[in-house]
Amino acid sequence: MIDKNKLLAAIEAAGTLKDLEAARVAALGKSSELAAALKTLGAMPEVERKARGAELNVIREAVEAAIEARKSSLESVEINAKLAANPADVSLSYEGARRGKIHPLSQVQDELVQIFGRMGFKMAEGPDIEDDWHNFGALNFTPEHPARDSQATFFIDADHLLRTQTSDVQIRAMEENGAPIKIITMGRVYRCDWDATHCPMFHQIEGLYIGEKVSMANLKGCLEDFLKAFFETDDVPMKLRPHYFPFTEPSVEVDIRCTIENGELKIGPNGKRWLEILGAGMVHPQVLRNVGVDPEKYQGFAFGTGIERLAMLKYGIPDMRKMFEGDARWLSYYGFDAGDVPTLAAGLSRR
Ligand code: 2U9
Repeated sequence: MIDKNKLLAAIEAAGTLKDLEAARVAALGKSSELAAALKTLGAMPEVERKARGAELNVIREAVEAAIEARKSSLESVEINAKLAANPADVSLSYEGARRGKIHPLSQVQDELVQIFGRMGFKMAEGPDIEDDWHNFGALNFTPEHPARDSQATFFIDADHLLRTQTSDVQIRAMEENGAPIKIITMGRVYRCDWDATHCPMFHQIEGLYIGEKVSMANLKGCLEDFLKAFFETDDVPMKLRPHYFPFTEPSVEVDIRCTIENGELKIGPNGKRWLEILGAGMVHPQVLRNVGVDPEKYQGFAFGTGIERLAMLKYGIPDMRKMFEGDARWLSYYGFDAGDVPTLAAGLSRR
């Protein structure tokens, strides 16, 4: 007769996982009483076999359940003993972490926020998916303007598109708050372009300053201060070249005198060429009317440029497409160490 209670007592008495394994082998192993009893079942008449089989199964299940229960309690004891013997020192500094790099685009955006923040611009944000009015109509683009062409703009449906410039944000800001207003917008814009200096998605910064006596001279002074601060130089020879934009009148493209040698930009009066760096102008009176601002009372300037281009020029980056490939080797070469970078939070207050 198998003594179930004796088997269960042996399991309960096991003080370590090793003892428990020995108790398991003794209770259920090949040489156990239970195994021997199970072997005799085959020779028994059916009725007797069924009754004895059921009896032995009850014993086996009880033994297995006791082993599982004892095992988990012994495991907790063992883990707690190990933890007590080797307590984790959470105050130890972690030496093994590899520090990431700040992407040059993030670095440049932070620099821009700092510079324009100091000039009193606030930051405004808006949606990447825009309607035709905020992206084109309000900015005085005619219905047949080539920028609306589906080969230049990513349309989503007849009235929705991926914004082609961040000026939609200024339109929304003026619709909401009217004038005076002094804001910059920064963010992704989308155009059907793909080569070493153009990507279908890139980042723009635009500025808008509307007030009662804002003039082209203020525009020139603002851009000069910006370029000096951004390129960290005192003399930035600038040329405002007449241009055309539907949303500004007069419109200009801004060139700086410089030389680019081995990817390095040297700005100054001895530069060999004029390099286009920004577009700008006085906001078109029709644009002001479109957002309910009286052009007889208010006028102002706007400017815009691509952030990738600024980053490429300042930090000697040759191919724009590499900026978006997520190649860690590229980032370790062109990226910046955290801590060298002023944070967004320290810059502009948000609208
Ligand atoms: C409002 C009115 C006018 C923003 C401006 C430019 C000139 C300009 C381009 C430079 C290179 C964009 O990245 S780029 O392709 N931008 O030349 N942008 S004036 O004018 C505005 C903005 C908002 C309400």
